[in-house]
Amino acid sequence: MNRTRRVSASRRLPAWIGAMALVLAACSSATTTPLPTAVSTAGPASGAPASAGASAAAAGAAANAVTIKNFAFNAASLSVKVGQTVIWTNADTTPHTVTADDGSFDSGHVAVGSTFQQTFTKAGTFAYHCNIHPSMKGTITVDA
Ligand SMILES: [Cu+2]
Repeated sequence: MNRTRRVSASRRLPAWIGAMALVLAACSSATTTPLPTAVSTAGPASGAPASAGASAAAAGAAANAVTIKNFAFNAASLSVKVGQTVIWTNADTTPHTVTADDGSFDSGHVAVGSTFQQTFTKAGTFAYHCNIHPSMKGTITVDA
């Protein structure tokens, strides 16, 4: 008995009405959802402090930054103190490497837009070059 009613009802209703009802249901649930979602954003938001801390750390080391551009290290010569980190940013249009002449560090290929960082724990003068373009040379002087 119920079956007969349902069948006849579904036959009378055009398919688009059912679709419409689904859309409306989706919409109404969608409008309700954002609030809980916004609240649950507190989850990702708790991740924000972490990234903020990371960027703060990056900012602290930003003073010791070398930009790679136009097939050159800029600045080619940089002085830092023991324990400090140098960050190379590849702002060029092709990959490069930051490779110590003495092999003490090697970035491997640094893709365009990527960075490489190296912390210097010993005083001294460290010459480096790009493995792909040997004419690219730089020096990091580490003061005690
Ligand atoms: Cu290069």
